Amino acid sequence: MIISRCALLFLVPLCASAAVDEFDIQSNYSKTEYQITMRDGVKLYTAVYVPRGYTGNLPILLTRTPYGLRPYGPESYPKRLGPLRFAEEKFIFALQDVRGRFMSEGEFVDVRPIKEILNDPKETDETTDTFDTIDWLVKNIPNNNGKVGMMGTSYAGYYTTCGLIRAHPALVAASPQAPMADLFRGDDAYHNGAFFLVANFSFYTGFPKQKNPVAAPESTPFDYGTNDSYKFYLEMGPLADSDRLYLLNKNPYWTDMYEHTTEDSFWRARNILPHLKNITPAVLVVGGWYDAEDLSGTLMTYRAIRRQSPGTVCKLVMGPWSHGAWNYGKGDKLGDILFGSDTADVLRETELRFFKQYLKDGSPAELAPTLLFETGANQWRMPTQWPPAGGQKRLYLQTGGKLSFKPPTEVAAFDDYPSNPANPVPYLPNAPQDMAKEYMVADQRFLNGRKDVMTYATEPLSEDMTIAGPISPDLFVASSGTDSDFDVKMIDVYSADAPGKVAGYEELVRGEPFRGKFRKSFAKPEPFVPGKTEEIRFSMPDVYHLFKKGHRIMVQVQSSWFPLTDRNPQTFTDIPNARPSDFVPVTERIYHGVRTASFVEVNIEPSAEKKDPTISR
Ligand code: PG9
Repeated sequence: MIISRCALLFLVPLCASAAVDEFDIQSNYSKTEYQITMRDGVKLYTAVYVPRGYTGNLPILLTRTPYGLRPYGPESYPKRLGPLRFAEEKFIFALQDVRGRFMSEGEFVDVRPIKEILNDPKETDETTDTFDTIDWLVKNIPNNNGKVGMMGTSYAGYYTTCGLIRAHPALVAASPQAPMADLFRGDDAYHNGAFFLVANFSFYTGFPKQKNPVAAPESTPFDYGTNDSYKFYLEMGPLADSDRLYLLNKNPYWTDMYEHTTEDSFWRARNILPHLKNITPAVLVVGGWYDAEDLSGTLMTYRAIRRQSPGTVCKLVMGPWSHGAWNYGKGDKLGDILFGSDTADVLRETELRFFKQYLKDGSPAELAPTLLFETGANQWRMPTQWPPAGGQKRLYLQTGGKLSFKPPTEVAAFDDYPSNPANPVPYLPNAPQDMAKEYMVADQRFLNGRKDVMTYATEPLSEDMTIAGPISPDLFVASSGTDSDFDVKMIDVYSADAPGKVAGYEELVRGEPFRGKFRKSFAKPEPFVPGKTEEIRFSMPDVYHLFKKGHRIMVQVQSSWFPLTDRNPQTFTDIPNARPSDFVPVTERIYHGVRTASFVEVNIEPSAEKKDPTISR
């Protein structure tokens, strides 16, 4: 039996860690389980851990999760409470199953929409459940100091963001970590209209619709029957068939993900960003530059709070981490790329300082506005403004596979390449069944020689150059089909004399797909007219990456990235229900002449900015 790794991960609550903490929870904390009544009468399971033998007043740290809080039972204790070192610092930890999951009553709704207005005193959503929980905790848990903090990663990070909206006055500090913000616009489900196939399939085969999985037998991990994920997903056929064949139409969350292919009312209702106004708690947004699930959500949450709630204290920490990696590892490497230190330690210190400052007396000093790891340079930086202003430049695609800051001079120039959905471009060689997080930094040399990957590269750089902020492709393209993806990747090409494994390495720095039919609107897709020139513009999530002197900047364009994203049949159609005859090989064209110059816009950090304080470890 070939089992999904992802399914196994759900057995570990997100607030806990695979690594065993030295600090013994049971001898230092006592546990009480409560069923807290919400305003509509529904009761939510909440485990509260209080330091033993402490007589003073302590703040409460609340985490809400859909992933369960095993071990259940008053005598069963987890190996860890909160991030490493938090339990030693003494907090009252409150951990809650959200509505409809595990031991909590009520109905679970996947990414439950936030209500704009609450018309009835008994109306609920995740904001009211958070409010009611905090209200009960501060009124009922002995020896609390009346101050509450919230934290959580990923889905629990999203619930932390929910707590910021119409926040309870006792909630004074919150840290959404790798939070989703808009599943259609760049988080787990869709990126620029392309469906994140492997991430969603592996997630939802391990996230069943079960009202109370505690009472039910452990969910059986999905059996792929093969280790070859490329083959598995290629043979899967259209997504509607995958539901019938593999999930037996039993997981409505999976069906919702693939069926809502456009930005419809389902997705608009699930976008939390418009609600982030008048935020009263201090916020510490945390994320990873290499988060393959919710990088976009992290950055959009930060930006939305800064823009829509300018009076809020809102700080940003970004490290060289994959999704939530700071919770369970040292953060010293990803795939072949080494980061030169245990970067997760820096976050632990920072988040502890943040919560101590706002929740406990004798506060440490205010944190800097940002703490960002500059990849490539392997150093922590603290720019006062993110992204730094003023360095917008265009990298133009040129004839002969060149990439240059100078605009093209040729009047008419283009490159053609084939794209065949029967032979899509792999996102990794030998990718595992679950989404391989290492793809975010993977060496792209395995694609050398593929005619369906177009490559453009600069000359070796004459000086160091840091790209800071979003990367925005602007391409003039044409297709012989009626729909096509245009996936753009920015790559750091190491010099041949770089040490060890990375000599000549082609490290992916950022890449995103773009599904062509959404070039004018994500709500109203439009077919291509075969052969007609069209402009495609989009933005990829921020990077903070130093391209070293002697390295080259490379841009690749391709029309599939499999099975990271589902295949575009290249016929304009409802993709989950595409027929085999809709999957057709086409020829794609990228223009790069004077009037149809294709480029990638980047923000180069001015060297003056480099004087910001850094911490090196
Ligand atoms: N990012 C995850 C997720 C949330 C919602 C839907 C699908 C995936 C998570 O790890 O919580």
